[in-house]
Amino acid sequence: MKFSSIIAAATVALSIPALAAAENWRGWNIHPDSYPNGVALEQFAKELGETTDIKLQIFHGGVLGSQPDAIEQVRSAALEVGNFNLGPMGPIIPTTNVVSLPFVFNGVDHMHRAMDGSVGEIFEAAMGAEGLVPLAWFDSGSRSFYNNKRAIMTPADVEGLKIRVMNNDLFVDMVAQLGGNATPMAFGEVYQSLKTGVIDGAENNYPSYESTGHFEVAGFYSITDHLIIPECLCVAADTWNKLDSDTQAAVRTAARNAAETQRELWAAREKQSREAVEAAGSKVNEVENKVAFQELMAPVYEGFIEANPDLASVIEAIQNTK
Ligand code: GTR
Repeated sequence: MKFSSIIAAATVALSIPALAAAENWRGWNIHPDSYPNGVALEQFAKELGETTDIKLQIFHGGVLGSQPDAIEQVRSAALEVGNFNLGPMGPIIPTTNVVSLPFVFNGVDHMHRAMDGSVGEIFEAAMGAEGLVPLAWFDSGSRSFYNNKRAIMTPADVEGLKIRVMNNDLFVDMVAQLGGNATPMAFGEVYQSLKTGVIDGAENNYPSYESTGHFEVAGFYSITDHLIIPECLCVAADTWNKLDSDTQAAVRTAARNAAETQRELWAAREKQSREAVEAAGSKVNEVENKVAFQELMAPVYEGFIEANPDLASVIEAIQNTK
């Protein structure tokens, strides 16, 4: 080869842009792949594969560990993605505890208006400072109590019941105010604990009550709607900060699209799950006087504000969201 052709070939080679190395990400999901969140996370991964160089593999069913552990793993970027409920995040990032105050939202729509607006930005900033970037908010409906002893009609019916709660002292306090005994426990341990009588009940939305099979071992579901806790689609901040701005924009778009899908599927799934558990024999009851439950939560709020005076303004911001 002539010297000039060698130079020409080298010039061509140099002018070819370097191919960006594919990034391999792992995502944590506590639910099965068929659950609205699982479907939405798979859609997120697929869109990332099409619009970026990121290859995201979702691990469903909580196989990568419990939720509190997974939150820590994403914070330290040992895992890149997680779909987290803000309930178990409170002990780690105190600002997020505000959404775990019982009855803080007056309905699911109120929660979405707050999280999609300026209140959501407060959480985004607090989480960002602790290593988590929430890209979109998922729906998780409202949580109610279920147990295998009796229908709960009034707070007195909770007395003496051993209730599993998510890992957060606020929930222990919430159940104590109703006269019950709360046990924080990992989601994956609840079925067996209900079956063997370690606990009498737990609390969750219809889809989780159904998908976990808890309805088989705790047949009274009483609609208290005491917690409405949003869930995030989160990326590790360290991972996020290394992305160029075009990729960040594409990841955000994919996350918002996934959240749209999740919320649509959620609405349908809530209805289906309620029908399924009733068809299987669960006794679902309305609670006539939810205010009686709500009023007993005053000490929970007082204790919380005493311990976190700076968060009173966040509670107000939620209450002021019309
Ligand atoms: C579900 C939620 C999960 C997990 C679970 C629990 O509703 O989607 O992330 O928090 O409740 O009770 O542990």
